[in-house]
Amino acid sequence: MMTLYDYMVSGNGYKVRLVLAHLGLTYKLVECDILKGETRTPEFLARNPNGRIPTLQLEDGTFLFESDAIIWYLADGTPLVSKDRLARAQTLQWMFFEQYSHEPNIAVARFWKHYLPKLSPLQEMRLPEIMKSGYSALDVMEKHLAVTPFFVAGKYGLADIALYAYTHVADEGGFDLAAYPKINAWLERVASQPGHVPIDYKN
Ligand SMILES: N[C@@H](CCC(=O)N[C@@H](CS)C(=O)NCC(=O)O)C(=O)O
Repeated sequence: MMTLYDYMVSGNGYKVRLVLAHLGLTYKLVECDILKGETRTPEFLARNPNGRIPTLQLEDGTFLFESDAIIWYLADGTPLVSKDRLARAQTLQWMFFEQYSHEPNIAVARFWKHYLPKLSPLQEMRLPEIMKSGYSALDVMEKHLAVTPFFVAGKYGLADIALYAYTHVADEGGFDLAAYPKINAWLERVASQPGHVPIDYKN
């Protein structure tokens, strides 16, 4: 059986749990408290040298890390990933966008504001820029969703899952989604997919 090392409020971890739920795959869940440094112990670093969840141990013992790589591994060959060459590249396009322009701003603002007791002076200084960049990412999404119901080829798939994870909790980072009607409608469409589970879902 696969083992998922995860932290329940993590959006990156949620992507993996959501894909596992959609695919009906069973797995063992090992919760790691990132606030207590449980992903930075020698034991954990032997699983993922980058010291982060989500990390998935496959049935043959191999450890796989980086949420978007894990969900690609799990879902490739299923209806969540297109067989079409261009649609596959477009899925990666939105997943790289998520990891470079979206998650580093929206997830980081959420973590700092919602989960840390107090911001450091450096974090206070960086916050306005992070908020601005987070809103820019939301603007890009809103524009794209004005012409399509889902991110790639008009069909629910991994790009939606990757972007849903932190967009649906962006308010916890202080992002106001009221001015984003297309994003709000898309959030509802994603949440109404068969097999959808909430962020704190445990197998
Ligand atoms: N790019 C990585 C980011 C993973 C990540 O940032 N994980 C955070 C929780 S969301 C973590 O484990 N932090 C603990 C630490 O850095 O010690 C992914 O998509 O999986």
